[in-house]
Amino acid sequence: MILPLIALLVAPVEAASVRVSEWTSSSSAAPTDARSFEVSNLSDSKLGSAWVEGEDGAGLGSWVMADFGSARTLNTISVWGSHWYNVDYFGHYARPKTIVAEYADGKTEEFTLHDEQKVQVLRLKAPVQTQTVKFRVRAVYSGKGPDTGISEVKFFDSAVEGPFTAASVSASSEAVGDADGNYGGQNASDGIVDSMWCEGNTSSDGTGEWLELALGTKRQVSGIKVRAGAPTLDLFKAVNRPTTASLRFSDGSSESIVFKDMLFEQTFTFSPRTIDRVKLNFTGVKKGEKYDDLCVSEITLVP
Ligand SMILES: [Ca+2]
Ligand SMILES: [Ca+2]
Repeated sequence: MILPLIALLVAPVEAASVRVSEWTSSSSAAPTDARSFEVSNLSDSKLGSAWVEGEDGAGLGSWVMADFGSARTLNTISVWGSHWYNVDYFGHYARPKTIVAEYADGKTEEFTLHDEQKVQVLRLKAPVQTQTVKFRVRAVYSGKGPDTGISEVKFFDSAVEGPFTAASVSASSEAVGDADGNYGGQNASDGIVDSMWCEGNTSSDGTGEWLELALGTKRQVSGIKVRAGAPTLDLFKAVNRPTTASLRFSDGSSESIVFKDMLFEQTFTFSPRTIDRVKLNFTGVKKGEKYDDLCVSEITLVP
């Protein structure tokens, strides 16, 4: 299947993603006809787009800086190093090994990342109140090509307003990964639009398959937002997507939802309830034109 992505995200519990109002960088690689490498790619919620430095060699010392527009209190930072467009791209670009984070007051903190195609969750030693975070690349894991890239960076604070992702996701089955990435259940709630879960039950169209979102703690939930099917128009028509689902909450309550057959995010609201888990059982499926796999790109929960 033509789609980027893997993501084994263990999202910070009770955390909301902090919006970046502006990114700046020491340099960016020149764009090609097909893609740009500008620093704003770090916050488009897509792993298929990345920032790549434009200096000689691996660009040690190069930096990117996020500005939140006002001071926020940060707990954790998630980093998708290298370029996640597909498995080849990931191997081509160097990815950060050591990052030095500098906050608005000039204090710094150093993080060491693992060399694997997984999201890296950087846990700050203590919550930091700051309007900016500057990441300087101190050391890299070499790629086949000379340049260093990062696909996405997400900052989290302890606020609870706004839609949030699950702490973990389990799935009834998962399609086998390929050169474009994997289709694990975690992709269904990782804050990333272009990563998706696809079921792996070869004897069904996906009817009866399920996803269970664990929140990590009890929270009030009054709705869910779903990007059903695959995240691009071509692929959306190629795969199976849900038409109906039943939601079963950890407090014993349940709801039924009916999906519109569309690419974009759809929101379902219901009376608020306090839960730590919700299971989506897909009860109806519309067949795709190419792959007989039911897919879901993203689900977030509305407080
Ligand atoms: Ca991106
Ligand atoms: Ca996703």
